[in-house]
Amino acid sequence: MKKVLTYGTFDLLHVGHINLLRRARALGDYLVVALSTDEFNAIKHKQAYHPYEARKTILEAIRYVDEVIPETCWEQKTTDVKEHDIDIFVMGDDWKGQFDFLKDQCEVVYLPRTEGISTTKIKHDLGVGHEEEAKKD
Ligand code: C2G
Repeated sequence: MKKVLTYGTFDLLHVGHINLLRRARALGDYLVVALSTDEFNAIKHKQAYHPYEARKTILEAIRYVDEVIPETCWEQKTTDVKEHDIDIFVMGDDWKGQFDFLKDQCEVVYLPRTEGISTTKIKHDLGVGHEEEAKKD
């Protein structure tokens, strides 16, 4: 069984996430998603709308996802690849080159991002987060 591993926050799920998960799963037979915890998101300077448990439930409902594990730090990837017996590590190409250190353990694949969509764009287009600024005025 060829096992695939990817990482992310997957907040406000959109077609870019689905395209990534579908293509990642198609590279093997089993897809593990390491989902950023709320605490790790703070380290990434990301504030997810949905808390970890909600994001986990949503991911587990996706046909391409076989298992969701927590991502709590930058340093866990080497251990995750080993402990989950991973054959292919996959990320969107905005991360191109950042995880090449895993190449001595598994195949590393960077997939083209889906253009025109992002969680940040969704928040901006919905005018989310500006209320805080407005309150300060
Ligand atoms: N993605 C994509 N196309 C988009 C948006 C996102 O292909 N339009 C991909 C990203 O490249 C990433 C995955 O979807 O591979 C998840 O995106 P995020 O939730 O933004 O993940 P990120 O914050 O980049 O977390 O240790 C790695 C980090 O946890 C990655």
